Amino acid sequence: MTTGFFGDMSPATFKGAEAGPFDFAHYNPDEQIMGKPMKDHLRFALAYWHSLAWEGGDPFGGPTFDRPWFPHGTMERAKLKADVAFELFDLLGQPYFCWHDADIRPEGDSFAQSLRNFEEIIDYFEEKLEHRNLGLLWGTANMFSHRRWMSGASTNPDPDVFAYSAATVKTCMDATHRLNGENYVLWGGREGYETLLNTDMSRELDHMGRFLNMVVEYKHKIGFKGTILVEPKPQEPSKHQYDYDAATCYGFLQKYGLEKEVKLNLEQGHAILAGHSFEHEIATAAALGVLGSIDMNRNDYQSGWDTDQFPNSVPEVALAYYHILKAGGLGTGGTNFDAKLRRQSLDPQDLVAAHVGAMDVCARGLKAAVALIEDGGLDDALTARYAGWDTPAAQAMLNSDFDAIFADVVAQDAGPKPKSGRQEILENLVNKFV
Ligand code: XLS
Ligand code: NI
Ligand code: NI
Repeated sequence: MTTGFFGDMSPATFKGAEAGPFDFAHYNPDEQIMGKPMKDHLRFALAYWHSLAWEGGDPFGGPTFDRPWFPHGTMERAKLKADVAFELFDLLGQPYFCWHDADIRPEGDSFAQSLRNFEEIIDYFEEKLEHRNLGLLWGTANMFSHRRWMSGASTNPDPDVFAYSAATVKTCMDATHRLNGENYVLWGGREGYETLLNTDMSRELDHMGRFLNMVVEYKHKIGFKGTILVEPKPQEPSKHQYDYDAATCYGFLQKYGLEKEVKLNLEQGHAILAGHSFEHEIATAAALGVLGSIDMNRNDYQSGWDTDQFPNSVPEVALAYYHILKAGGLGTGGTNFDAKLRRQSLDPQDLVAAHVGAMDVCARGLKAAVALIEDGGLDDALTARYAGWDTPAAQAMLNSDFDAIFADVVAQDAGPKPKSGRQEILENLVNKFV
């Protein structure tokens, strides 16, 4: 028995050039790419919050989506939402999904009641997962929507909120562990400030550092083998968020002794908000050894807002996967579509088409990235550009000191000869494959 929400739609399959709007033209899960199936490179995940829980509101207007499980609030509707969620997963065949506690269960009148609701849904998920080829990429706690978090979660000036946050994350980590989740994510939408006039930044950072250490301690205590991930974002909803970007997060992790324990979940739209490109964030995390997972949703370049749109630019996606592949892949991470429909896209079919299209864009991007790697032109250019550093003299310089280097430079007196960076040639090379 199905809910009937998706009518007579059938599961999306790879049809190549023959693909209709609900089939894959590029995503061919079992196609072998660089020694493993395409699906194991991409590790797609669906985001429960945007696809099932979001009602279509924006700052100027209320809900536009008419779903039989809205308004949220009862266990019956939460279960209907879960039924439809798993029907959507069956239509798409992606290997993972992700949730916040608040997406899947109704809020209770007390912490204990919210927890009972949550655990009942986790039981329900557990049954549904038993006979499916589907897993949890990550679980997370929503510590930004309810008014109790308005001044922060672990960075709240009120210790009672710190306590509530700790208890909440404990329950979400327990549930993630139970469902064999591969990661646990912390995104601190309210961990930051609105005005420095009322904010003791150094105390807040210390509390956030201690909190994250407690997360790691608890992970080891319960034997959770997944990766703990922090998701950077510069602002929105807070005016300034402490987890600004990959580099800022790394500095924070290092200060609190967590750089070996915690990795990053990078989001395309957040990179743009921080004034970076997505590949900048990926390359930064890779260089620092903290690349974890990605949220592959883009922003609108004109609005300057976190619009959470499904990816649809192959060249952008290709460069992201290029840097991911160069870094050795996503490990326990995956490609999560933290993306929502446009609020005029009312039909259940829109939900399916959005994900099918996004999976296809990523598959095309991945294939382009692989072609770039196999071509080898970018690698050769990089090797050639840094070749000077491969000489014994250059390596010896790194172990000498300013006086010795000074003496050499004075003796040579001809000085360095500038060489072309060949940017246009390299851009043209990329364009051959995307
Ligand atoms: C919001 C974030 C959020 C996290 C999970 O901008 O992207 O959706 O991914 O809390
Ligand atoms: Ni986001
Ligand atoms: Ni996200």
